[in-house]
Amino acid sequence: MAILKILEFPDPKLRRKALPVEVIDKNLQARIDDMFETMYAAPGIGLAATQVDFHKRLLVTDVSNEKNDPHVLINPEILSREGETTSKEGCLSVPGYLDEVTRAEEISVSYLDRNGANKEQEVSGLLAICIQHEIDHLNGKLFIDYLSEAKRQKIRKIIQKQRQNPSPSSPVY
Ligand code: GNR
Ligand code: NI
Repeated sequence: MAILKILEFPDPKLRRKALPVEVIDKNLQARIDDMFETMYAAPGIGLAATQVDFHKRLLVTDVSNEKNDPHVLINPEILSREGETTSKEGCLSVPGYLDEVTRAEEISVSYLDRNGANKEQEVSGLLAICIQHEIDHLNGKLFIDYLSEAKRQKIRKIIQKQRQNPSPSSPVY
């Protein structure tokens, strides 16, 4: 088990498009365990492989308060979207910044679970928001891409300042 380094905006590696997972083996399972450890330690409610410089289509989430509801989605695909919801989002790769994003309220998603079994699920609420946020990461997209260029410029400056004078921990939610 290991806590992995999380890439931060504006690292160009966050813009890579992740490739499908071809084999689910011990190696990948160890990577999944490390991603959970990294997400829980951060703390965060989701983590995409891209954020830890692993460019495969893989994400983990746990949106429960008790941190006892882990989900692994391998090669996730959004099959359908319904409704709209706007909420304040944060991102471990954009530390210290929150802003409103509008996304689908309910999605149907297919994926492979950690054992390679095919799953299909209807998801709503925070889990649906989180899964959409993570799939964006796998496509090289960040939540701040939905904001204006002026805001992104400001965020770049905030993050640079933070790097010069980091606080002990900057929770994102
Ligand atoms: O920890 C996180 N919180 C969060 C809050 C609202 C919407 C999305 C998220 S995901 C984020 C962790 C993260 O950066 N995942 O990529
Ligand atoms: Ni994120």
